[in-house]
Amino acid sequence: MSDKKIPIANTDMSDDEFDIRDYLRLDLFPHFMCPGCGHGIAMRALLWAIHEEGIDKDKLAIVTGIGCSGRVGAYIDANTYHTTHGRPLPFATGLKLARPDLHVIVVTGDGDCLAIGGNHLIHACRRNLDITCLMLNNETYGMTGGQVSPTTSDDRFTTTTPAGNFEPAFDPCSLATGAGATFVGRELTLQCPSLKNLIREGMSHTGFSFIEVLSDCTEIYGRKNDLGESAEMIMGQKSAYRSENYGFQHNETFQPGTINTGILHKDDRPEYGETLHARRQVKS
Ligand SMILES: Cc1ncc(C[n+]2csc(CCOP(=O)(O)OP(=O)(O)O)c2C)c(N)n1
Ligand code: SF4
Ligand SMILES: [Mg+2]
Repeated sequence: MSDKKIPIANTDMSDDEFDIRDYLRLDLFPHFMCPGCGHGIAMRALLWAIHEEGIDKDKLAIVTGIGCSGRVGAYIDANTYHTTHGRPLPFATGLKLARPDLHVIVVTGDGDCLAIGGNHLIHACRRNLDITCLMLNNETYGMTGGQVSPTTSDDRFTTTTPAGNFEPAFDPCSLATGAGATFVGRELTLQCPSLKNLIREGMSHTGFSFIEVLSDCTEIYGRKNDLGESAEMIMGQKSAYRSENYGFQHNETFQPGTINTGILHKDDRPEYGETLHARRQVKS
């Protein structure tokens, strides 16, 4: 890694405190993300969680798809794989089965994971292989100019919904739970420390963990929908402007105007890799 120092707000830190620069490929900076993009906060939370879990970078594999979310992996100083659109989960599956000693983390977007990659998501949930999947949900295809995605809220304007979106959105956490994920959670980029803690919980869980991160595409989706500057957008997460699309009505804790966050589902099922490797030993 280059020793070029990128200034950050708090530089007064002891050795074991988190310094994000220790986990970044600084020679690739400046990064390509737009100012205020929520994906940067998600990346910070992920690296902070990795730091607090004490994971050796040589034992860390970050697998990403295509999209602004997929680009996150490029900046992380670890084993990183930038795969094809919608396919980070199958790549991660092969990797984890071949190298069970690695911590395999998938970073994907709402388009990557739920549209072109939706089929792979449900089967990953069903299998319960020990992978952590971070889905950065900004309700749009940010990288390709802001098209509608499976999580776009009602009435939102995108390049492909010039008269406002009317397709019902997925609730990704209900989808993952229904498909069999054994750990499901959601957090806002507004709550970076809580997001970091949720990611730690997901990484500690043995089995498939799915974490939806509510992120903001400030430059395209935000502008097109008059959602204000990035600071206003992130504060808007508090008022949960997008919650009405999610199927929370079936959830007893549903309250209009709120988004359920934290660990939403957890259960214990045999982990796919352990089962497979045990069976292969019996057969050989
Ligand atoms: C097979 C294929 N189809 C379409 C594309 C074009 N494409 C690139 S990124 C993307 C959508 C990304 O959206 P999302 O996953 O939500 O990521 P974001 O940019 O919002 O983080 C699309 C459709 C592609 N690269 N490959
Ligand atoms: S286009 Fe949107 S998602 Fe992509 S970097 Fe810019 S703000 Fe972030
Ligand atoms: Mg997106």
